[in-house]
Amino acid sequence: MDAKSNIKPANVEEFLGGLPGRNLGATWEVLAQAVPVKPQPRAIPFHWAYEEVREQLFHAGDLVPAEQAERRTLCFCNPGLDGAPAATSTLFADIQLVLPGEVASTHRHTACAVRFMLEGEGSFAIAENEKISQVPGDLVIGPGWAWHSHGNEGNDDAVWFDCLDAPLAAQLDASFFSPYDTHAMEITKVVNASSKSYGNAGISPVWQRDAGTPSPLLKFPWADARPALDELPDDHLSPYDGAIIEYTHPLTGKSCMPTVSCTLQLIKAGSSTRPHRHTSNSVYLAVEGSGQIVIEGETFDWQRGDVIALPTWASHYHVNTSDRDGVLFCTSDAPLYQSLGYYREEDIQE
Ligand code: GTQ
Ligand code: FE2
Repeated sequence: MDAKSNIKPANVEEFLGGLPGRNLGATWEVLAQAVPVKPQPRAIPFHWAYEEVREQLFHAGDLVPAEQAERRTLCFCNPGLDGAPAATSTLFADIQLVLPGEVASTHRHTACAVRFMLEGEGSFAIAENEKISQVPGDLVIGPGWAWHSHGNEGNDDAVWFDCLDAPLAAQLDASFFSPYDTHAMEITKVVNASSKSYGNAGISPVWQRDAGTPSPLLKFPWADARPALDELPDDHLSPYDGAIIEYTHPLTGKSCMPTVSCTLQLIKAGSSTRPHRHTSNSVYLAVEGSGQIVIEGETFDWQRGDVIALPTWASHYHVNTSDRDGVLFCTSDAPLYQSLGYYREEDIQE
Protein backbone atom coordinates (compact mmCIF):
# COMPACT_ATOMS: atom_id res chain seq x y z
CA MET A 1 0.00 0.00 0.00
CA ASP A 2 1.13 3.57 -0.77
CA ALA A 3 2.43 5.25 2.43
CA LYS A 4 -0.04 8.10 1.87
CA SER A 5 -3.06 6.02 0.87
CA ASN A 6 -6.43 7.69 1.48
CA ILE A 7 -8.11 4.35 2.06
CA LYS A 8 -9.33 3.95 5.65
CA PRO A 9 -6.84 1.64 7.46
CA ALA A 10 -8.22 -1.83 8.16
CA ASN A 11 -6.52 -2.16 11.55
CA VAL A 12 -4.27 -0.37 14.06
CA GLU A 13 -1.02 -1.69 12.54
CA GLU A 14 -1.96 -0.35 9.15
CA PHE A 15 -2.98 2.97 10.70
CA LEU A 16 0.32 3.29 12.65
CA GLY A 17 2.28 2.25 9.55
CA GLY A 18 0.79 5.17 7.62
CA LEU A 19 1.76 7.85 10.13
CA PRO A 20 5.58 8.24 9.62
CA GLY A 21 5.04 8.97 5.91
CA ARG A 22 2.81 11.86 6.98
CA ASN A 23 5.40 13.07 9.54
CA LEU A 24 3.05 12.23 12.36
CA GLY A 25 3.40 10.04 15.42
CA ALA A 26 0.90 8.33 17.70
CA THR A 27 1.74 10.01 20.99
CA TRP A 28 0.63 7.02 23.10
CA GLU A 29 3.33 4.95 21.38
CA VAL A 30 6.12 7.47 22.14
CA LEU A 31 4.93 9.04 25.38
CA ALA A 32 7.87 7.71 27.44
CA GLN A 33 10.22 9.22 24.85
CA ALA A 34 8.36 12.54 24.76
CA VAL A 35 7.90 12.78 28.53
CA PRO A 36 10.34 10.40 30.27
CA VAL A 37 9.49 9.49 33.85
CA LYS A 38 13.00 10.52 34.89
CA PRO A 39 16.05 12.10 33.20
CA GLN A 40 17.75 9.89 30.60
CA PRO A 41 21.21 11.47 30.24
CA ARG A 42 23.34 10.05 27.44
CA ALA A 43 26.51 11.30 29.15
CA ILE A 44 27.94 8.83 31.66
CA PRO A 45 29.86 9.37 34.91
CA PHE A 46 33.51 9.49 33.82
CA HIS A 47 37.02 10.19 35.11
CA TRP A 48 40.06 11.53 33.22
CA ALA A 49 43.45 11.18 34.94
CA TYR A 50 45.61 14.32 34.77
CA GLU A 51 48.80 12.30 34.30
CA GLU A 52 47.53 10.93 31.00
CA VAL A 53 45.80 14.12 29.81
CA ARG A 54 48.84 16.26 30.64
CA GLU A 55 51.15 13.95 28.68
CA GLN A 56 48.95 14.26 25.57
CA LEU A 57 48.67 18.04 26.08
CA PHE A 58 52.45 18.42 25.99
CA HIS A 59 52.58 16.34 22.78
CA ALA A 60 50.26 19.02 21.35
CA GLY A 61 52.71 21.62 22.72
CA ASP A 62 55.56 20.00 20.75
CA LEU A 63 53.62 19.41 17.55
CA VAL A 64 51.10 22.22 17.19
CA PRO A 65 52.25 25.87 17.12
CA ALA A 66 50.06 28.38 18.96
CA GLU A 67 49.37 30.32 15.74
CA GLN A 68 48.01 27.17 14.14
CA ALA A 69 45.56 26.24 16.88
CA GLU A 70 42.99 28.90 17.75
CA ARG A 71 43.32 27.38 21.23
CA ARG A 72 45.80 24.63 22.13
CA THR A 73 43.46 22.63 24.32
CA LEU A 74 42.45 19.01 24.70
CA CYS A 75 38.75 18.68 25.31
CA PHE A 76 37.07 16.02 27.43
CA CYS A 77 34.75 13.88 25.30
CA ASN A 78 32.21 11.97 27.36
CA PRO A 79 32.05 8.36 26.06
CA GLY A 80 28.24 8.51 26.17
CA LEU A 81 28.12 11.39 23.70
CA ASP A 82 29.49 9.69 20.56
CA GLY A 83 32.75 11.60 20.39
CA ALA A 84 31.12 15.04 20.64
CA PRO A 85 33.32 17.75 22.22
CA ALA A 86 31.33 17.76 25.46
CA ALA A 87 32.01 16.51 28.99
CA THR A 88 28.28 16.51 29.79
CA SER A 89 25.22 17.31 27.67
CA THR A 90 25.60 21.06 28.28
CA LEU A 91 29.22 21.61 29.33
CA PHE A 92 32.40 21.61 27.27
CA ALA A 93 35.62 21.26 29.28
CA ASP A 94 39.27 21.23 28.31
CA ILE A 95 42.87 21.51 29.49
CA GLN A 96 44.79 24.37 27.84
CA LEU A 97 48.56 24.82 27.35
CA VAL A 98 50.20 28.19 26.70
CA LEU A 99 53.98 28.03 26.40
CA PRO A 100 56.26 30.90 27.55
CA GLY A 101 56.01 33.84 25.15
CA GLU A 102 52.88 32.59 23.41
CA VAL A 103 49.71 34.63 22.89
CA ALA A 104 46.35 33.11 21.90
CA SER A 105 44.38 35.19 19.40
CA THR A 106 41.40 37.31 20.37
CA HIS A 107 37.90 36.02 19.71
CA ARG A 108 34.44 35.91 21.22
CA HIS A 109 31.58 33.47 21.41
CA THR A 110 28.10 33.36 22.90
CA ALA A 111 29.18 30.53 25.21
CA CYS A 112 30.52 31.74 28.55
CA ALA A 113 33.79 30.38 29.93
CA VAL A 114 35.38 29.79 33.30
CA ARG A 115 39.09 28.99 33.76
CA PHE A 116 40.85 27.45 36.74
CA MET A 117 44.65 27.84 36.71
CA LEU A 118 46.69 24.71 37.34
CA GLU A 119 50.34 25.44 36.45
CA GLY A 120 52.64 28.37 35.65
CA GLU A 121 52.98 31.76 37.34
CA GLY A 122 53.20 34.21 34.46
CA SER A 123 50.05 33.77 32.42
CA PHE A 124 47.40 36.38 31.78
CA ALA A 125 43.98 36.80 30.24
CA ILE A 126 42.75 39.82 28.33
CA ALA A 127 39.00 40.30 28.53
CA GLU A 128 37.13 43.35 27.25
CA ASN A 129 40.27 45.53 27.15
CA GLU A 130 41.38 44.49 30.63
CA LYS A 131 44.52 42.49 31.38
CA ILE A 132 44.11 39.98 34.20
CA SER A 133 47.11 38.35 35.87
CA GLN A 134 46.58 34.73 36.87
CA VAL A 135 48.40 32.26 39.13
CA PRO A 136 47.62 28.62 39.98
CA GLY A 137 44.35 28.27 41.89
CA ASP A 138 42.83 31.48 40.49
CA LEU A 139 39.44 31.36 38.79
CA VAL A 140 39.01 33.77 35.86
CA ILE A 141 35.65 34.07 34.11
CA GLY A 142 34.92 35.04 30.52
CA PRO A 143 31.33 36.25 30.13
CA GLY A 144 29.48 35.21 26.97
CA TRP A 145 30.23 37.39 23.90
CA ALA A 146 33.14 39.17 25.65
CA TRP A 147 36.29 39.53 23.52
CA HIS A 148 39.14 37.57 25.07
CA SER A 149 42.63 36.26 24.56
CA HIS A 150 45.36 34.77 26.74
CA GLY A 151 49.11 34.74 26.93
CA ASN A 152 52.10 33.66 28.95
CA GLU A 153 54.83 36.15 29.80
CA GLY A 154 56.41 33.94 32.47
CA ASN A 155 59.11 31.30 32.21
CA ASP A 156 56.90 28.31 33.09
CA ASP A 157 54.49 26.43 30.86
CA ALA A 158 50.98 27.62 31.74
CA VAL A 159 48.25 25.00 32.05
CA TRP A 160 44.66 25.57 33.00
CA PHE A 161 41.20 24.02 32.96
CA ASP A 162 38.41 25.67 30.94
CA CYS A 163 34.69 25.02 31.03
CA LEU A 164 32.23 26.57 28.56
CA ASP A 165 28.46 26.14 28.14
CA ALA A 166 29.13 25.64 24.41
CA PRO A 167 27.11 22.41 23.95
CA LEU A 168 24.13 24.18 25.51
CA ALA A 169 24.44 27.15 23.14
CA ALA A 170 24.82 24.77 20.19
CA GLN A 171 21.77 22.67 21.16
CA LEU A 172 19.74 25.86 21.50
CA ASP A 173 20.96 26.90 18.02
CA ALA A 174 22.25 30.05 19.70
CA SER A 175 25.98 29.62 19.12
CA PHE A 176 27.94 32.43 17.47
CA PHE A 177 31.72 32.82 17.20
CA SER A 178 33.77 35.67 15.79
CA PRO A 179 37.49 36.30 15.45
CA TYR A 180 38.88 39.77 16.18
CA ASP A 181 39.86 41.76 13.10
CA THR A 182 43.36 42.45 14.35
CA HIS A 183 45.33 39.91 16.37
CA ALA A 184 45.49 41.53 19.79
CA MET A 185 42.98 43.58 21.69
CA GLU A 186 43.92 47.01 22.94
CA ILE A 187 44.28 47.26 26.73
CA THR A 188 42.52 50.42 27.88
CA LYS A 189 41.90 49.61 31.55
CA VAL A 190 44.30 49.26 34.48
CA VAL A 191 45.62 45.73 35.11
CA ASN A 192 43.10 43.67 37.13
CA ALA A 193 40.54 46.51 36.83
CA SER A 194 37.60 44.30 37.81
CA SER A 195 39.40 43.16 40.99
CA LYS A 196 40.08 46.80 41.86
CA SER A 197 36.40 47.74 41.32
CA TYR A 198 34.62 44.69 42.71
CA GLY A 199 37.19 42.47 44.44
CA ASN A 200 36.62 43.67 48.01
CA ALA A 201 33.79 41.74 49.64
CA GLY A 202 30.88 43.99 50.54
CA ILE A 203 32.57 47.07 49.09
CA SER A 204 31.64 48.19 45.59
CA PRO A 205 31.85 51.26 43.37
CA VAL A 206 28.96 53.75 43.37
CA TRP A 207 29.61 55.39 40.01
CA GLN A 208 29.13 53.12 36.95
CA ARG A 209 28.10 50.20 39.15
CA ASP A 210 27.48 47.06 37.08
CA ALA A 211 24.87 44.87 38.81
CA GLY A 212 23.74 43.07 35.66
CA THR A 213 24.50 39.47 34.77
CA PRO A 214 27.14 38.08 34.47
CA SER A 215 29.52 39.00 37.31
CA PRO A 216 31.46 42.25 36.71
CA LEU A 217 34.25 40.73 38.85
CA LEU A 218 36.31 38.57 36.51
CA LYS A 219 38.95 37.10 38.83
CA PHE A 220 38.48 35.12 42.06
CA PRO A 221 41.96 34.59 43.56
CA TRP A 222 43.07 31.35 45.18
CA ALA A 223 44.59 33.54 47.90
CA ASP A 224 41.01 34.53 48.91
CA ALA A 225 39.15 31.29 48.20
CA ARG A 226 41.43 28.73 49.84
CA PRO A 227 41.55 30.38 53.32
CA ALA A 228 37.77 30.94 53.13
CA LEU A 229 37.30 27.16 52.90
CA ASP A 230 39.43 26.50 55.99
CA GLU A 231 37.71 29.27 57.93
CA LEU A 232 34.14 28.33 57.05
CA PRO A 233 32.31 27.82 60.38
CA ASP A 234 30.99 24.29 61.02
CA ASP A 235 27.36 25.41 60.89
CA HIS A 236 27.91 26.05 57.16
CA LEU A 237 29.11 22.52 56.33
CA SER A 238 26.91 20.81 53.73
CA PRO A 239 25.89 17.21 54.48
CA TYR A 240 26.42 16.45 50.78
CA ASP A 241 29.50 18.51 49.97
CA GLY A 242 31.46 19.24 53.15
CA ALA A 243 32.88 22.77 53.34
CA ILE A 244 31.71 24.39 50.09
CA ILE A 245 31.80 27.99 48.86
CA GLU A 246 30.55 29.54 45.65
CA TYR A 247 32.26 32.14 43.49
CA THR A 248 29.42 34.64 43.29
CA HIS A 249 28.42 37.85 41.54
CA PRO A 250 29.70 40.48 44.03
CA LEU A 251 26.55 42.63 43.90
CA THR A 252 23.70 40.14 43.56
CA GLY A 253 25.16 37.07 45.30
CA LYS A 254 23.98 34.98 42.33
CA SER A 255 26.09 32.59 40.28
CA CYS A 256 29.03 34.18 38.46
CA MET A 257 27.42 33.36 35.08
CA PRO A 258 23.72 33.15 34.19
CA THR A 259 24.03 29.48 33.17
CA VAL A 260 27.09 28.28 35.10
CA SER A 261 28.02 28.23 38.78
CA CYS A 262 31.49 27.61 40.22
CA THR A 263 32.22 26.16 43.64
CA LEU A 264 35.24 25.14 45.68
CA GLN A 265 34.83 22.46 48.33
CA LEU A 266 36.93 20.74 50.94
CA ILE A 267 36.45 17.11 51.91
CA LYS A 268 38.18 16.68 55.26
CA ALA A 269 40.74 13.90 55.71
CA GLY A 270 38.97 10.72 56.81
CA SER A 271 35.46 12.09 56.15
CA SER A 272 32.57 11.19 53.86
CA THR A 273 29.32 12.90 52.85
CA ARG A 274 25.69 11.86 52.42
CA PRO A 275 24.54 10.73 48.98
CA HIS A 276 22.11 12.83 46.96
CA ARG A 277 21.19 13.53 43.38
CA HIS A 278 20.02 16.57 41.49
CA THR A 279 19.10 17.73 38.05
CA SER A 280 22.04 19.73 36.60
CA ASN A 281 25.40 18.53 35.29
CA SER A 282 28.75 19.02 36.99
CA VAL A 283 32.37 18.85 35.94
CA TYR A 284 34.78 18.45 38.85
CA LEU A 285 38.44 19.44 38.76
CA ALA A 286 40.57 18.09 41.61
CA VAL A 287 42.90 20.80 42.87
CA GLU A 288 44.46 19.60 46.14
CA GLY A 289 44.98 16.31 47.97
CA SER A 290 43.03 13.24 46.93
CA GLY A 291 39.68 11.57 47.43
CA GLN A 292 36.87 9.64 45.83
CA ILE A 293 33.50 10.48 44.33
CA VAL A 294 31.12 7.53 44.37
CA ILE A 295 28.66 7.94 41.48
CA GLU A 296 25.81 5.44 41.05
CA GLY A 297 27.81 2.95 43.12
CA GLU A 298 31.02 3.31 41.09
CA THR A 299 34.08 4.74 42.89
CA PHE A 300 36.17 7.33 41.04
CA ASP A 301 39.51 8.05 42.72
CA TRP A 302 40.88 11.52 42.15
CA GLN A 303 44.07 13.48 42.67
CA ARG A 304 45.21 16.95 41.58
CA GLY A 305 44.34 17.80 37.97
CA ASP A 306 41.90 14.91 37.47
CA VAL A 307 38.52 15.72 35.91
CA ILE A 308 35.24 13.93 36.68
CA ALA A 309 31.95 14.33 34.79
CA LEU A 310 28.75 13.96 36.84
CA PRO A 311 25.64 13.78 34.63
CA THR A 312 22.26 14.97 35.78
CA TRP A 313 20.30 12.92 38.34
CA ALA A 314 23.19 10.53 39.12
CA SER A 315 23.44 9.74 42.84
CA HIS A 316 26.80 10.70 44.30
CA TYR A 317 28.74 11.28 47.50
CA HIS A 318 32.28 12.19 48.50
CA VAL A 319 34.85 10.19 50.45
CA ASN A 320 38.35 11.07 51.60
CA THR A 321 40.18 8.10 53.05
CA SER A 322 43.53 9.91 52.99
CA ASP A 323 45.14 11.76 55.90
CA ARG A 324 45.11 15.07 54.03
CA ASP A 325 42.16 17.35 53.22
CA GLY A 326 41.03 17.18 49.58
CA VAL A 327 39.85 20.18 47.55
CA LEU A 328 37.62 20.06 44.45
CA PHE A 329 36.68 22.86 42.07
CA CYS A 330 33.36 22.29 40.35
CA THR A 331 31.50 23.92 37.46
CA SER A 332 27.80 23.20 37.15
CA ASP A 333 24.86 24.25 35.00
CA ALA A 334 22.53 24.33 38.06
CA PRO A 335 21.70 28.05 37.54
CA LEU A 336 20.28 27.12 34.15
CA TYR A 337 17.98 24.47 35.64
CA GLN A 338 17.04 26.80 38.51
CA SER A 339 16.08 29.67 36.24
CA LEU A 340 13.89 27.35 34.15
CA GLY A 341 12.12 25.79 37.13
CA TYR A 342 13.73 22.41 36.29
CA TYR A 343 15.96 22.10 39.35
CA ARG A 344 15.27 19.11 41.63
CA GLU A 345 17.34 17.69 44.42
CA GLU A 346 16.81 14.52 46.44
CA ASP A 347 18.47 13.00 49.50
CA ILE A 348 19.25 9.30 49.06
CA GLN A 349 18.63 7.00 52.02
CA GLU A 350 21.32 4.34 52.31
O1 GTQ B 1 40.11 29.48 25.78
O2 GTQ B 1 38.91 30.81 24.60
O3 GTQ B 1 39.09 24.91 24.25
O4 GTQ B 1 37.02 29.74 23.10
C1 GTQ B 1 37.55 26.21 23.10
C2 GTQ B 1 37.04 27.43 22.80
C3 GTQ B 1 39.12 27.24 24.59
C4 GTQ B 1 39.23 29.67 24.93
C5 GTQ B 1 38.59 26.12 23.98
C6 GTQ B 1 37.55 28.56 23.41
C7 GTQ B 1 38.62 28.46 24.30
FE1 FE2 C 1 37.23 31.51 23.80
